[in-house]
Amino acid sequence: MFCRTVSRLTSLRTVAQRFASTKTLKESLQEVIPAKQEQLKRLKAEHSQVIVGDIKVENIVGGMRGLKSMLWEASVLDPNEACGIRFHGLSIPDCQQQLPAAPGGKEIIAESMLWLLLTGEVPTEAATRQLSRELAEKGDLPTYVERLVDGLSPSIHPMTQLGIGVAALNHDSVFQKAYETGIKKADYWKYTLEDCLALIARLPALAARIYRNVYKHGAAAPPVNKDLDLVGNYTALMGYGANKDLTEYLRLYISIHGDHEGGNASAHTAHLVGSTLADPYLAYSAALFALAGPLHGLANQEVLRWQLAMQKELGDNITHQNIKDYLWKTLKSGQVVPGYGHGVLRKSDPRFIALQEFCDSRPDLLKSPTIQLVKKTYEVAPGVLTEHGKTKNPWPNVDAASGCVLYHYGLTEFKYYTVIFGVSRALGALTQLVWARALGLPLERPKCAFLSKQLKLKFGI
Ligand code: CMX
Repeated sequence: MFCRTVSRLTSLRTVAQRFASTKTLKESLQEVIPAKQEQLKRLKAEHSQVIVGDIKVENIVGGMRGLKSMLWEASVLDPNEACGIRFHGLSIPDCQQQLPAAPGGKEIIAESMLWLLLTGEVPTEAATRQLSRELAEKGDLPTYVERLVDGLSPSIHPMTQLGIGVAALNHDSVFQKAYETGIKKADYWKYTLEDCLALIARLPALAARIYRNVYKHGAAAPPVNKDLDLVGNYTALMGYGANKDLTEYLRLYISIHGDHEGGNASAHTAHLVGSTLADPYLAYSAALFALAGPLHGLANQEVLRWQLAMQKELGDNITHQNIKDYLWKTLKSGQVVPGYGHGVLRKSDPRFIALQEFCDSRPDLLKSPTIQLVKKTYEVAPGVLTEHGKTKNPWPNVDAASGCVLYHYGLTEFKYYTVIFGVSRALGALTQLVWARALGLPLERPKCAFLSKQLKLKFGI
């Protein structure tokens, strides 16, 4: 016993010594901010009148697709590039190679992705561990939020509960308190960062508590383990800590789903609300309600509902022709095929590919009927959607695969899946918020075009 305690103390001391020589995330960020601020200053002073693109009627009536009107560079989607998305220049396979994993794990973890998104740099292993420790130390939920979510009816959708819990956490916002006492604009980002890290740290405990309240009769969760990474804690708090494969899967899913350019509905909502100088809790709570829509984050729930209905209807008759017929039935009833299509991408979503590769590396997943159905649907759906002729992108997005793996591992409550997406998207949306404050970006306020006036006069319609 004594030997174990000594060796544990020695290992803690080693970690502390290593951490002492490692820069914190805040220190690393502080180093990169001035150069970006200078760039923006020059951009405004010297290039304000440069024309970046035309605004066409199709942009105005087409949900602003393709309209370059936001400043964001942590991730870029390129519909024409094979890799589809890059995080500060790194593709998903690059990230899988370069970003530190959890001890004993292989997949990217949320902390290393967060570090990359915020600083543009690949963190060292020591820096990643230090961030894991920092988040775990901040990971406990305040009692007032525990009481609030425990008091919600289990029939309230888990996403609604998550949004309520996150909004309530603004009770502790250091940004809001500092703003009330009067702070310099140049310091906004520091308080914002503090709130963002506290929020990311608490999301696993909040999301897991909602899971246990809704699906496990409020069974008590273990305490946050200070030695685990964010997602390691999340699965443990939900009650799936013993399933290492599920934890690895969620590490990958949560990291690669964290940011998808700044204009997606959830990240953009956080940006818009944040531009009013609302604190990060309020901004991200609003983002979660955008994520709760079926065309956005709710799609992973919808995919599974749709897949299971197909499985039930087809029984053992899972042939390409039967899947094709089912797809046509869905389309002819005026519904979208969930998990297919994308606002920007025009090829198979690289996140879908990465999740498929995860399945391919595990024989038990390959044997799962639900995952086999995902694969078979992928072989047929792009052809059907092309023939249908409406969608600009007949290929699968990440949600075509994400829920089915969770289902196989026993996390079968698919109404909950968007909550996991909500834990993930915080990485990108909150990074964007920190940078908006660091760059002093203004209140967002687009101008409206009136169909009855400007467009009519100009085009005579
Ligand atoms: N099935 C059937 N029709 C589809 C379709 C699909 N999977 N995807 C697009 N379409 C239709 C659209 O509804 C639209 O029809 P109308 O002209 O009648 O309105 C037409 O094709 C053109 O749409 P688009 O320009 O190709 O796609 P959008 O940019 O408007 O929408 C998206 C993108 C994702 C909302 C859409 O493809 C869709 O509804 N997909 C199914 C839901 C889904 O999987 N959402 C998850 C997105 C991923 C994420 O948010 O992370």
